Amino acid sequence: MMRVFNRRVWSLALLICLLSMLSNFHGKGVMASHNVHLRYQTNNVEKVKQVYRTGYHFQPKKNWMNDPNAPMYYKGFYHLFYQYNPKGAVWGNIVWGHSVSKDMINWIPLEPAIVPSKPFDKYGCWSGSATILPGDKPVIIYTGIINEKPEPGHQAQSYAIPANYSDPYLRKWIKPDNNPIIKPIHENVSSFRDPTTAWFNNGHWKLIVGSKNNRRGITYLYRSRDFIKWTKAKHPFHTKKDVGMWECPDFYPISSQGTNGLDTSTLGDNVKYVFKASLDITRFDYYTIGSYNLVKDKYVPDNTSVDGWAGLRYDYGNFYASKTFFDPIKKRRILWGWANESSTRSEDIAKGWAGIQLIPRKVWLDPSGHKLLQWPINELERLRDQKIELSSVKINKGDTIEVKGINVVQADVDVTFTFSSLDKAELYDKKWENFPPEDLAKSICGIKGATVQGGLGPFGLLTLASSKLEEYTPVFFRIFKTTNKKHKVLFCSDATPSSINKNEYKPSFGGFVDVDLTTKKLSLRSLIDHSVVESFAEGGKTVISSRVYPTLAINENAHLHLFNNGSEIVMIERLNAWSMKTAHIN
Ligand code: DQQ
Repeated sequence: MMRVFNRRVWSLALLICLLSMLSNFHGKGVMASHNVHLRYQTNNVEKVKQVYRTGYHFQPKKNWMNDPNAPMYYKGFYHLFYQYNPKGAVWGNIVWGHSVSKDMINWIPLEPAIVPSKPFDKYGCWSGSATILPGDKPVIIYTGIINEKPEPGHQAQSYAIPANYSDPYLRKWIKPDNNPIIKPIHENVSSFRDPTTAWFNNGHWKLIVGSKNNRRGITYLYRSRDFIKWTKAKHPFHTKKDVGMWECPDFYPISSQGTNGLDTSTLGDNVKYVFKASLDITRFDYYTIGSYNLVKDKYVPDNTSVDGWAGLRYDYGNFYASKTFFDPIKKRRILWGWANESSTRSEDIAKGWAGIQLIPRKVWLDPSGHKLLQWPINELERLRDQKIELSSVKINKGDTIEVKGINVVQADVDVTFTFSSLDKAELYDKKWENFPPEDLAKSICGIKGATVQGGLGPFGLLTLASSKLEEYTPVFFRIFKTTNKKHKVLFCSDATPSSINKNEYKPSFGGFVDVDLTTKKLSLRSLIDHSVVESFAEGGKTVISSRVYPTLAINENAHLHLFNNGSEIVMIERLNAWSMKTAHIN
């Protein structure tokens, strides 16, 4: 099945990569959500097409969904709110959809919780967060659009409280008339949104709001004693030039010991901090690890954390506008992220829905202290059904091994590969340093796809594959050696061959995995669910999610293979793969 890539097309590939990066910035696929297309917003959904709907990822019954909002735990239920268009399958008419769950996997749908109804949110109820005030009293602060002009709308922050605290479903929310409580005090009224969960110290509640000034990303810090009257701090909480608008900022403490999460107000000796911003221009979520200066109320990234487009991402694929919360029951920090469709607007309208939430992930600090680890919440494992196991199976150069006996379109696949030597690793090409650093891994994955023969790798999975491999989504590793005798592990999730439909956005997503190869092992877990492949390398060091739309590899016509297209033999030390039951979602 493998075809050798011709070296002469290298420069052409380089050009294609650059063009695809550019198109990435211009509204294709996972791109901008604030384009107002009135004629599409209210295309009522007649019938939802099932073919690409997911079996165990969160999505509403129909219509458009984007950012996860205000995840929280209250009186026995996890709550998830989300940006929702009740009138159509494209972005617009935004309200807060609402569902509740006992396990964050099975969900009960409720009526939208916050909808435009007052002068302070007449044109939309945009993203926001929940804070649980003392006495177990949740309060939501969200962005209300108070005027359509200037585009994408005049923004201010408003609050909402439950109408009935004894209702564990928190069905009804009140938006008091003293809103908005935080108005923009600068000219940039249309770039002032997405308040975070508040934290408490030095006698004040504090929260940050995302913004920009020209191309400088900014988060403003606000303080309050009573949660109603908020005062802007003199200095921004954090700011970075040349990154564009910081949407959906998130800020939270993380323990430098163990994997437990911390309440957002936690202070202490063994505490580091995470700052995340969703960059409107690139449409990825970037984070840094750093410290929080309590005296100045400022965040300072560690010098081991790159701040900006070349920094760490939660996910190197389709994942945006994420938000975390502290789960007080299991003492963990949970990350929610939205995966937009990669299909066209007209395809979304035709199928009657758009947008999924990725599986909630537990996040904690890597022992190095320099990055986060992420892993699907273990409640997901309750959906595991038929199981296949393999161990000590050899994959020779150019071979594929089919994984049979499970439902491969709705599966959880966990595999560890081993190899006996690093000698055959390909030389890392110095020319690649000419790629913009933020797109380096993606660009190499674009040039060195699964069919391009290598030394140590590519090896991995061919997910959602049609019988003659006209379509497949490969998820794989490829190992390079650099001139200073170090190794670089590239991890790719390549949608390019995923579908014969030419209209889709089919990026070759990639990230590097910071791993010690002395054990000569690499592990991979992929959650496959019809139109999404969510993959975790090395226990969650690097994560990539791809949205894909095969036309042949659907339902029982889909296959799953292990493959090796490197000259070094690879062993499957262990593979556990399960069919996943369909969750009760909305
Ligand atoms: N989506 C919301 C905004 C936010 C953006 C609007 C991020 O509040 O900045 O639906 O996807």
